[in-house]
Amino acid sequence: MKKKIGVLVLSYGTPKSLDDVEAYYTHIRRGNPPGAEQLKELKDRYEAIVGGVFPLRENTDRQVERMQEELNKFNLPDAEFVCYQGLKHTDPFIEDGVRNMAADGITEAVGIVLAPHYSTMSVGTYIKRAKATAEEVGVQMSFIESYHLHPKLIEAFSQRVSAKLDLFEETGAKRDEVKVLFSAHSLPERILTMGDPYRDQLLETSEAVAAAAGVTNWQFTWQSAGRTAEPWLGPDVLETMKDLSERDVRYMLVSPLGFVSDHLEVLYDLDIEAQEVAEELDVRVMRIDSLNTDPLYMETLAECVLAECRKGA
Ligand code: FEC
Repeated sequence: MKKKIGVLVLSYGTPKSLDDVEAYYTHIRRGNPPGAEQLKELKDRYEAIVGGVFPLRENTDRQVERMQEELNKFNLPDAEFVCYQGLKHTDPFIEDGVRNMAADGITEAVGIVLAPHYSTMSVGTYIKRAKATAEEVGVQMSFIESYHLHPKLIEAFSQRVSAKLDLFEETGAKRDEVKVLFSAHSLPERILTMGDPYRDQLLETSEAVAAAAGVTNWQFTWQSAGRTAEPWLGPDVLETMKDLSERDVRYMLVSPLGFVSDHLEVLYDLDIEAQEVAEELDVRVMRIDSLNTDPLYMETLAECVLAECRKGA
């Protein structure tokens, strides 16, 4: 019988329903419930995207399912992979995922986050929580911290950038008139004094995708900063759009590189909020399609897990 290797696939998580938004938001706020106004504002954003549906849940389910298929295509003679979900802010929580593996008799596992770039405030916290539970329940785990320059990930993003540049061309814009705006979730500015690799990794991915897509007219910008008092990394994409429009840039292609799924931060922050600003500024803004279960992305994840297993062999 083949040995089972657990793969803990870590993702942000989304509420199950509008009634669950308060508990979810309270978890994000480390146990502090949001005020009534904050809660309403978040519920309104979810309602605006697709009438109260939470696309991240289904997208994560599909990614995990497809990833397990991809991993077992390696057809290892002595091992098979079994994927488990571990979510940051809702159930199955990260800790549940690790416990589920242990309950199924798994003693060896690899963890990978559905986010390509490492920050102590993002991927670092997923890993810390998984490690603590793994030690408690006796699962030996190793983790992939980042995969932001994996050639297949770069290829998947660059194909998406090229496809939208083609669309701009078909509708009358010249390719080099389009400013490509690579973006990612902002984090508090203090990560920079902590020596965090997040910003540098994002710039590396941006450079690699631009080179692969033959794009020279690009810049990096942040998006989706949290609603807290401390300063967050900027400039925000909305500010960048205003600034570019003042410099007569009429065409922009927003290309989120830190997200791998359709979810609130893409479908609301970019498709609704940024589009409203684009209309006000009278500029044309498109967004690249999200990776979701793109075969190249699934192969990226599977190859990273296999490489991690071989390190330990
Ligand atoms: O579709 C969905 O339901 C979930 C969309 C979603 C994703 C996501 C990814 C990241 N976040 C990151 C950092 C922070 C920090 C805070 C924070 C707050 C929120 C709130 C919502 C939310 N995030 Fe998120 N994030 C998503 C959703 N995020 C909702 C709360 C309301 C708001 O501020 O908008 C601030 C927490 C604090 O108070 O300290 C920090 C990072 C990522 C990308 C990496 C990853 O996926 O883990 C980094 C998707």
